[in-house]
Amino acid sequence: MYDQVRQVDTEIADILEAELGRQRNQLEMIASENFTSRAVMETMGSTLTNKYAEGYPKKRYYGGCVHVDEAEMLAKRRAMALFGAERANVQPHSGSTANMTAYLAFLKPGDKILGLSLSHGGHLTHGHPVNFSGLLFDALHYEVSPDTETIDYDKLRTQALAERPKMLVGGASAYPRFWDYEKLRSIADEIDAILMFDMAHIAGLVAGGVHPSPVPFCDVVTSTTHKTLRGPRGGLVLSRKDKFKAINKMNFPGIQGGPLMHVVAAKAVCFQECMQGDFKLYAKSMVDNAKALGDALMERGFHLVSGGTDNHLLLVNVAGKGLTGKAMEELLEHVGITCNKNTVPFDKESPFVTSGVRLGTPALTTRGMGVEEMGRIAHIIDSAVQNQENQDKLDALRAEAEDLCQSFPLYPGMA
Ligand code: DSN
Repeated sequence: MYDQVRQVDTEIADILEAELGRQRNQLEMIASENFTSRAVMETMGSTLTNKYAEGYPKKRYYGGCVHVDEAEMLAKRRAMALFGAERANVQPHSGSTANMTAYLAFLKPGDKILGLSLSHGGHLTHGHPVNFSGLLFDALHYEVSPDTETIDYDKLRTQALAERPKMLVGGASAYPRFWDYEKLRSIADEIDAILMFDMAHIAGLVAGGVHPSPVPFCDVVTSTTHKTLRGPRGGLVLSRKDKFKAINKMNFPGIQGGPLMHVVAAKAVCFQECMQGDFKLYAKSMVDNAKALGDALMERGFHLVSGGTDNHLLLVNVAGKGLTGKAMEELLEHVGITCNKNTVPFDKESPFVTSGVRLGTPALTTRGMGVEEMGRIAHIIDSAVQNQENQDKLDALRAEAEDLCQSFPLYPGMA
């Protein structure tokens, strides 16, 4: 494996092999990660990486774009068909540039935006002060209710009517529940705001028909393509016809230069995969697995933020188990489970420590694991917490995790 790389750079070849081993032998539960297909990876590793294609299909600033034009047009058509969107821009390099595109297409620096607070499940690019979105805009945040740990839409409406942001931002990176798009739309309409929704986390569930779609309700919908959608690392903007010109102009030349055509083509492959029948089963399975894991953890006394999940992720408040999120992340790493510490709503700990961990099922579901395996994983998690000081027991739990990995091979045949 990696023969070509090894011929020029043994250090990087070693790193690539070690990372493949890590992905194979650990239970990957970072909710934003997944294992993309060999077809997507082959496309990303293709000669399309050599091509400059500033502009859009048939309107480029470079010659020789005939084939990349076809790839981009396919990606756009497939994205529109998959999500029932009027228009798609497939060029954003990431979710962050997709969001920047959506903001700057409709807002001026200093304008007000209102998004879910990062510490309540939102995302850095939804107005956090250290991010461009908080630096450029007058960013305000709504929160979840302390009682239900879900979004309080009445409070959000009151806030929106008082502050009158120019853009209302929905979407999250650690929110386990469905969104009420109708309410978001009606609040946006009351204040004549643009409604943007960042569906990066749930895009694969939307594509697979197991999560309601924000597309019919929103002026603009952004996403990444590598989370539940299981494609290459990249971004996507969907919009209504009347908003699209501004979006295109802002993504290029406003924010980006040459698009990554190898990634654009890989997005087309990903969308093609998502349109196959088995992707619907995959999407359903991600949710079934998350619910099964959540139930098994709650039976063992873990507190799940909002009391459960509607999607592919769980936010587990581990303070009741006497742990911080940081300690829990380290403990789980020790027993072969990769996840990330995460703030929980009204967290008393700092973002570097936190009181929670976020667990997701996309990657394990790609390996073929089901609800039975989720039961075994809940047992590993619970036993690790109960045996933190018992190294032999922790080693045995790690062996159990590795055993699970062996039973569900990742990238079989990749030497
Ligand atoms: N940082 C990603 C996540 O883990 O949710 C989102 O960009």
